[in-house]
Amino acid sequence: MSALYDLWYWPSIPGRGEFVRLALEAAGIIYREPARENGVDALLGDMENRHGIRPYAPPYVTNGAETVAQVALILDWLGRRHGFASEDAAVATQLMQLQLTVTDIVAEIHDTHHPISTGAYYADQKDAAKKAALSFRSERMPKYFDYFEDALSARSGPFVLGAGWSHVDSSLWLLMEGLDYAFPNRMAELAPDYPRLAACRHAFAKLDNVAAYLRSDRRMPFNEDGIFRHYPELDSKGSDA
Ligand SMILES: N[C@@H](CCC(=O)N[C@@H](CS)C(=O)NCC(=O)O)C(=O)O
Repeated sequence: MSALYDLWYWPSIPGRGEFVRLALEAAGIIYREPARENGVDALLGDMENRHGIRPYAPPYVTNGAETVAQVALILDWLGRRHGFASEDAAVATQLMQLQLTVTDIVAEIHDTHHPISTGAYYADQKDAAKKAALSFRSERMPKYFDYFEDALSARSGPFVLGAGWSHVDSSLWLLMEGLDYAFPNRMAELAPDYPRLAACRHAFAKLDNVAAYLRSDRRMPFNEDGIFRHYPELDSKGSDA
């Protein structure tokens, strides 16, 4: 079967592209990744050839007729076409609201290691990173987790919409995995207080397509060039500096 979509993203990191890749895999959608097949220059060339209303930054997805960027919008667009959003417009909007909140926490996670400038090296902003990570671990993680736990309580679980997964569940799964990788000490302390997030995570990983993807070599491990980075000096329990 031929691919329905091209997913364009940096080939050497899971990064934000993984939120899209994971949903495509969970839904069993056939897609290609030209930059993983042909190298980063393919991505740079494709970006350069686009003009006018175009993606500002990867990831973006195209089906030939349409090109969509911004993780939350891509997931909403794909979800409505392939049954992992909601046919009820009001519910689809609620999912988008939750997905945009994932976008917010992802930006804050990025800022724990790059609080001053995305363009500067981590080594050159380490002191500010320590302050940003302390505030993220002590204040922001529990606030976001409370919020998502509450969203999961709206229905009977294990997913936000109940028995069937949506793009919010795939993103919550990746978020929790990434935080486990980046902040293992803080996560060991916090995660037990959030049984609904744990149940959602557990149920999502057990979906057949997801389990197969996680065993495959298409799944890239987290690394210190992506969004979720493990720097031991940025992780400790609670409000310990
Ligand atoms: N809000 C966008 C952020 C996209 C983004 O920041 N992409 C990163 C890689 S994860 C990038 O390539 N940024 C280049 C830039 O901002 O110049 C989304 O959620 O898709």
